[in-house]
Amino acid sequence: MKLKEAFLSVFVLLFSIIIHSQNPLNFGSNIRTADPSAHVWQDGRLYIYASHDIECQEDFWMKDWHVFSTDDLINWTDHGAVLSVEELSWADNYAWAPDCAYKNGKYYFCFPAGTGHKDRVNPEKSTKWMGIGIAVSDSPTGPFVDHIDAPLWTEPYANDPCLFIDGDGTPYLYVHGKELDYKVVELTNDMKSIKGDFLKMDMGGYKPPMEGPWIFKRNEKYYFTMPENNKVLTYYMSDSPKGPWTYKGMIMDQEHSSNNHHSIVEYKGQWILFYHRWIYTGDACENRKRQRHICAEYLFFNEDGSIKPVVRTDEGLTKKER
Ligand code: FUB
Repeated sequence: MKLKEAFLSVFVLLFSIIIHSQNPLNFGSNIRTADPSAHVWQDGRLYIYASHDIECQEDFWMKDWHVFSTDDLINWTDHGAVLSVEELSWADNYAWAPDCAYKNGKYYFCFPAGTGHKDRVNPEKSTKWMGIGIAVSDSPTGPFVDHIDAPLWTEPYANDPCLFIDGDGTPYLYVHGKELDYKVVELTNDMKSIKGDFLKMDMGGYKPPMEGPWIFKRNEKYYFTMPENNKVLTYYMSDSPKGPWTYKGMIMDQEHSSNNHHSIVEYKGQWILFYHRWIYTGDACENRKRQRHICAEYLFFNEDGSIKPVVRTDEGLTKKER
């Protein structure tokens, strides 16, 4: 091949990678995003409820949540900030990983928020506290209004809620937090309080440190997925939303030494893993050379319902061969 032709083919290849690359997802609004919680609602669109990283943010100080939607997995709409800690009477910071559920004609936005500071040098001086809130709206894109003007509970500390509504309408809440990992609690039908006590679930003896739990159902089986040690995505399966759970292994390995957070949803017959990736963004932020951005990959099951490991790609959902 002549030099000119070789140069041209490299150029065409690079150009095609650039125009076909979809990771991180292009929400069109140029903001830093993390902690995707994906849902498909009755209007047939796929929605992502996400955390919003402030540019060069310090110690995960975060102030509002955004919602994005699509109907083709390529073109996204940023519906803007659907709730902010400024609208809460009980928190002023830590707008962390949210979730959303649909029940009785309303959308319930479940979110962690808090106040105070974490003293990483002298932890005993820390004043940081976080709790779980619940907000409501008639629309999947909000605006959401605090449903009870208070957290669902104040002790123990909690974040990273996953609100799973089972087929019979029962709302189950899973969270990460002190003494709360691997526990589940039901919410009352009006979604205003927890119903009864937290139940410690049987995880089959395997219980590593975890963050952001995610629960979904497929073929009458329940899946409990999470970032193990806040980085490696792993999963369990059960016949019930309350366990007992069987550990099944890794979905996605860690990248760098930073956290991951994910959700898994079926859209138009195809399962998708949403997650965030720490992407190098230059030297503009003294404290952060990498910032978080939401990405996505197709996810596949084996015949027995187990999940095939997922690899991070640049093409993401534009990948042709599935
Ligand atoms: O975005 C803040 C926190 O980082 C989330 O709540 C965790 O899951 C981790 O992603």
